[in-house]
Amino acid sequence: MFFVPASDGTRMRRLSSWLGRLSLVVLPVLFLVGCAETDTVSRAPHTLVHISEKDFRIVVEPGRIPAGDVELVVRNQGPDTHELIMVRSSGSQPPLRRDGLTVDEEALHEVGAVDGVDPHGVQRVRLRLAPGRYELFCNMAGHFMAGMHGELVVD
Ligand SMILES: [Cu+2]
Repeated sequence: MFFVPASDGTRMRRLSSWLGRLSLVVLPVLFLVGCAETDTVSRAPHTLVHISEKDFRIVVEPGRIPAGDVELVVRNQGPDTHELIMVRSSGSQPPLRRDGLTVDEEALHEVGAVDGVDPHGVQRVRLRLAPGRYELFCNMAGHFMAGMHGELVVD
Protein backbone atom coordinates (compact mmCIF):
# COMPACT_ATOMS: atom_id res chain seq x y z
CA MET A 1 0.00 0.00 0.00
CA PHE A 2 2.80 2.43 0.91
CA PHE A 3 6.49 2.54 0.14
CA VAL A 4 8.21 1.57 3.37
CA PRO A 5 11.78 2.87 3.78
CA ALA A 6 14.00 0.40 5.60
CA SER A 7 15.06 2.93 8.25
CA ASP A 8 11.54 3.81 9.27
CA GLY A 9 9.70 0.61 8.55
CA THR A 10 7.90 0.12 11.81
CA ARG A 11 6.48 3.58 11.96
CA MET A 12 5.32 3.48 8.35
CA ARG A 13 3.72 0.10 8.85
CA ARG A 14 1.93 1.42 11.89
CA LEU A 15 0.77 4.45 9.87
CA SER A 16 -0.33 2.21 7.03
CA SER A 17 -2.29 0.02 9.42
CA TRP A 18 -3.81 3.10 11.03
CA LEU A 19 -4.82 4.51 7.66
CA GLY A 20 -6.37 1.17 6.83
CA ARG A 21 -8.44 1.31 10.02
CA LEU A 22 -9.32 4.92 9.36
CA SER A 23 -10.66 4.16 5.90
CA LEU A 24 -13.01 1.60 7.44
CA VAL A 25 -14.44 4.35 9.58
CA VAL A 26 -14.35 7.23 7.15
CA LEU A 27 -15.90 5.49 4.16
CA PRO A 28 -19.24 4.70 5.84
CA VAL A 29 -19.27 8.19 7.35
CA LEU A 30 -18.72 9.76 3.92
CA PHE A 31 -21.53 7.61 2.61
CA LEU A 32 -23.73 8.80 5.46
CA VAL A 33 -22.94 12.45 4.74
CA GLY A 34 -23.56 11.84 1.05
CA CYS A 35 -26.98 10.48 1.87
CA ALA A 36 -27.82 13.43 4.08
CA GLU A 37 -27.09 15.87 1.28
CA THR A 38 -29.00 14.00 -1.39
CA ASP A 39 -32.72 14.38 -0.86
CA THR A 40 -33.72 11.50 -3.10
CA VAL A 41 -31.53 9.07 -1.17
CA SER A 42 -32.21 10.31 2.36
CA ARG A 43 -35.98 10.17 1.82
CA ALA A 44 -35.94 6.81 0.11
CA PRO A 45 -37.57 4.08 2.16
CA HIS A 46 -35.06 1.93 3.95
CA THR A 47 -35.12 -0.99 6.33
CA LEU A 48 -33.95 -0.41 9.89
CA VAL A 49 -31.81 -3.14 11.42
CA HIS A 50 -31.15 -2.85 15.14
CA ILE A 51 -27.86 -4.32 16.27
CA SER A 52 -27.28 -4.66 19.97
CA GLU A 53 -23.72 -5.28 21.16
CA LYS A 54 -22.55 -6.17 24.64
CA ASP A 55 -19.86 -8.25 26.34
CA PHE A 56 -19.89 -10.65 24.50
CA ARG A 57 -22.89 -10.98 22.29
CA ILE A 58 -24.41 -9.44 19.16
CA VAL A 59 -28.15 -9.50 18.53
CA VAL A 60 -29.43 -8.54 15.06
CA GLU A 61 -33.12 -7.61 14.74
CA PRO A 62 -34.69 -8.43 12.42
CA GLY A 63 -32.38 -11.18 11.24
CA ARG A 64 -33.96 -11.32 7.80
CA ILE A 65 -34.75 -8.32 5.56
CA PRO A 66 -35.47 -7.52 1.91
CA ALA A 67 -32.62 -6.34 -0.33
CA GLY A 68 -32.14 -2.60 -0.86
CA ASP A 69 -31.40 0.42 1.30
CA VAL A 70 -30.69 -0.42 4.90
CA GLU A 71 -29.81 1.57 7.99
CA LEU A 72 -27.87 -0.25 10.67
CA VAL A 73 -28.45 1.16 14.14
CA VAL A 74 -25.59 -0.13 16.25
CA ARG A 75 -26.16 0.20 19.99
CA ASN A 76 -23.40 -0.71 22.42
CA GLN A 77 -24.80 -1.88 25.76
CA GLY A 78 -21.23 -2.10 27.15
CA PRO A 79 -19.47 -2.39 29.41
CA ASP A 80 -16.59 -2.45 26.89
CA THR A 81 -16.13 -0.45 23.70
CA HIS A 82 -17.15 -2.52 20.67
CA GLU A 83 -16.94 -2.20 16.92
CA LEU A 84 -18.94 -3.80 14.14
CA ILE A 85 -17.71 -5.23 10.87
CA MET A 86 -20.06 -6.61 8.27
CA VAL A 87 -18.87 -9.03 5.61
CA ARG A 88 -20.35 -11.35 3.02
CA SER A 89 -20.72 -14.72 4.69
CA SER A 90 -18.61 -17.49 3.21
CA GLY A 91 -20.62 -20.18 4.97
CA SER A 92 -17.69 -21.18 7.16
CA GLN A 93 -15.95 -19.52 10.08
CA PRO A 94 -13.97 -16.42 9.00
CA PRO A 95 -10.18 -16.91 8.90
CA LEU A 96 -8.20 -15.73 11.92
CA ARG A 97 -5.04 -13.65 11.85
CA ARG A 98 -1.79 -15.10 13.12
CA ASP A 99 -2.46 -13.54 16.52
CA GLY A 100 -5.26 -16.09 16.93
CA LEU A 101 -7.38 -13.35 18.53
CA THR A 102 -8.78 -11.41 15.59
CA VAL A 103 -10.48 -12.19 12.30
CA ASP A 104 -8.43 -11.54 9.17
CA GLU A 105 -10.65 -8.77 7.79
CA GLU A 106 -8.44 -8.26 4.75
CA ALA A 107 -9.28 -11.77 3.55
CA LEU A 108 -13.02 -11.00 3.59
CA HIS A 109 -15.41 -8.99 1.46
CA GLU A 110 -16.32 -6.16 3.80
CA VAL A 111 -19.55 -4.30 3.10
CA GLY A 112 -19.66 -1.96 6.09
CA ALA A 113 -18.09 -1.13 9.44
CA VAL A 114 -18.55 0.92 12.57
CA ASP A 115 -15.43 1.58 14.59
CA GLY A 116 -15.23 1.84 18.37
CA VAL A 117 -18.72 2.53 19.69
CA ASP A 118 -18.44 3.80 23.25
CA PRO A 119 -20.40 2.01 25.95
CA HIS A 120 -24.06 3.13 25.74
CA GLY A 121 -23.30 4.89 22.45
CA VAL A 122 -25.18 4.49 19.18
CA GLN A 123 -23.88 4.74 15.63
CA ARG A 124 -25.75 4.47 12.37
CA VAL A 125 -24.61 3.34 8.94
CA ARG A 126 -26.53 3.41 5.68
CA LEU A 127 -25.85 0.63 3.20
CA ARG A 128 -27.38 -0.79 0.06
CA LEU A 129 -27.45 -4.57 0.44
CA ALA A 130 -27.76 -7.20 -2.25
CA PRO A 131 -29.39 -10.56 -1.49
CA GLY A 132 -27.15 -12.93 0.43
CA ARG A 133 -25.98 -13.87 3.89
CA TYR A 134 -23.90 -11.43 5.90
CA GLU A 135 -21.83 -11.97 9.00
CA LEU A 136 -21.54 -9.20 11.58
CA PHE A 137 -18.84 -9.30 14.23
CA CYS A 138 -16.73 -7.29 16.62
CA ASN A 139 -13.04 -7.65 15.84
CA MET A 140 -11.52 -6.31 19.03
CA ALA A 141 -9.01 -8.84 20.37
CA GLY A 142 -10.81 -11.99 21.44
CA HIS A 143 -14.34 -10.60 21.06
CA PHE A 144 -15.27 -12.68 17.99
CA MET A 145 -14.24 -15.91 19.74
CA ALA A 146 -16.05 -14.83 22.89
CA GLY A 147 -19.30 -14.85 20.91
CA MET A 148 -19.59 -11.41 19.33
CA HIS A 149 -20.92 -12.41 15.94
CA GLY A 150 -24.33 -12.55 14.32
CA GLU A 151 -25.97 -13.07 10.96
CA LEU A 152 -28.20 -11.02 8.68
CA VAL A 153 -30.02 -12.68 5.78
CA VAL A 154 -31.02 -10.45 2.87
CA ASP A 155 -33.61 -11.78 0.40
CU1 LIG B 1 -16.42 -6.22 21.04
